[in-house]
Amino acid sequence: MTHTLLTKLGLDKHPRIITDVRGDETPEKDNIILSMNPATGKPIAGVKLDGKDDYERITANAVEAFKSFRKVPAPKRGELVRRIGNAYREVLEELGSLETLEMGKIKAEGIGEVQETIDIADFAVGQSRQLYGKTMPSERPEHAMKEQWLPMGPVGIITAFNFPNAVWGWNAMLAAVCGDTCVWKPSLMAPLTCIATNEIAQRVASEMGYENIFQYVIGTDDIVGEPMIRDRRYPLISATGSCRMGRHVGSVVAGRLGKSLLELGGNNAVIIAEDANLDLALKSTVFGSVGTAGQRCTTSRRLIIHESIADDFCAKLVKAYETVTIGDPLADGVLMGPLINEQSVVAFEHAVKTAQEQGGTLITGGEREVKTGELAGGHFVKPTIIRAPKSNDLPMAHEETFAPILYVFTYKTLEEAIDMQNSVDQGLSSAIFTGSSNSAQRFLDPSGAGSDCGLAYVNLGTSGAEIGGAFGGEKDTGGGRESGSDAWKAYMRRQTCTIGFSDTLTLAQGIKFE
Ligand code: UN1
Repeated sequence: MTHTLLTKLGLDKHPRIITDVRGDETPEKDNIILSMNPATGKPIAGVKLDGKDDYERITANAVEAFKSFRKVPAPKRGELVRRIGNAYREVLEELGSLETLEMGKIKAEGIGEVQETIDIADFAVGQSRQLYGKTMPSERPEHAMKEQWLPMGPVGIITAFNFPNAVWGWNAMLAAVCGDTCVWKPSLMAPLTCIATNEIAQRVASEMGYENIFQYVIGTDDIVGEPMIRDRRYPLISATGSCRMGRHVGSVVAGRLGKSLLELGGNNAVIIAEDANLDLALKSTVFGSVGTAGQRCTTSRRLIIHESIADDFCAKLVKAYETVTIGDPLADGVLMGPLINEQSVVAFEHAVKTAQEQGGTLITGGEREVKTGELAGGHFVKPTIIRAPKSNDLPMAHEETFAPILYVFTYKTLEEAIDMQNSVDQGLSSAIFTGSSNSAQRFLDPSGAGSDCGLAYVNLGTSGAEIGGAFGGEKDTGGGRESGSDAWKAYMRRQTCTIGFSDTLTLAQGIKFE
């Protein structure tokens, strides 16, 4: 299976990939990192790491390629992205399956993620003819003013293991139509998905005569990550990952006055009002909290439910959780795969234990899911629900643990629920289930008194954003916006142009200088 997949994606003879690896090889040996299957705990393949010289060469290539790529007309760059989207359509299933194999999300979600890259490619094609600048009236006679958006330079794209394809896609497809070149630093836990994804994009670019538009650098933080964020040749660093990582990247890039686009942790809550469609709320909450084994930045981590319906709803939720099939993420019917590695299982166990010590009550899950046979070495856990004490005081729920743990809180008034939802440091995604348009509107209050998150859903769960909207969040989530709407502007520099066509000099602000 693995070999066929690698062959179909053209990775079997790839110079960076070693397919005959065994589990007893140490990752650092010969500068090789092992890509592990989290469902079995066994290696899929080895990947040769980049060193300092490779980083230099790749960055120099990106700078050089930018000089000519920026001159390609934007709609022509759109044509490139259109062809890339089509190339992904041809391997949708294979690429989705590779993701599943490497990071453990179920196959439907792996395929869904590649679809997200195809969707943003389609979006970017249209965007390539809409890189609009404004014109504005000049205060001076016989002068014209306009602004134009210009290609910016190589973009450093740092991605996490959990969306190893689409988060790059959001950045790279837009960056390409904007005339930028891309250097991708993927998570060392998902290098194969990066290589497969990037090789397809660059192959298409090469076919059109554009070299080094999409490159990747696979290496450790000290050898390639730190140099990249410190490097002035990257005017923009787009980074996705933990708040801790983002705080570091943000301050280093700001220190050299570069731009960063940060999409960091979330601690997303679902509010369920007493007038909600509870059937809908139940299904959405299960997908939001259990999907991707709780390893989305948009995962529902907190449930804030009206006290009058909390006990009944929790009982139904526990029942639903108990029907979730946990197992081989490639197998049909499985709804939840493994966590990415053993460290994540330890963090899960630590969170469960700490929440209980703080007064939380475990109502389902809370432990490893033990498997036998092929899956014996997999990092499986049971989806977990913990009810907060009556006081709603549960410090553990303020932390983002990348695992399927849902903390349940109760409320009396909507104000209280919204305050609770806003009380965490992160501000990515939020949701309310209600049949009342007033409650929904209060949650979306245009004064800003409602949800303080970058994403706010009504009668939908916290995860599963469409690409058409800008994606990202506030506070410790980092403030960046990727994907749809006007996120493209992050990849270009703005120039205000004032053009005089008068023989008389007129100074702005009416200044006389004679
Ligand atoms: C992430 O987890 O980093 O909204 C991205 C969602 C997906 C993207 C998640 N479209 O859940």
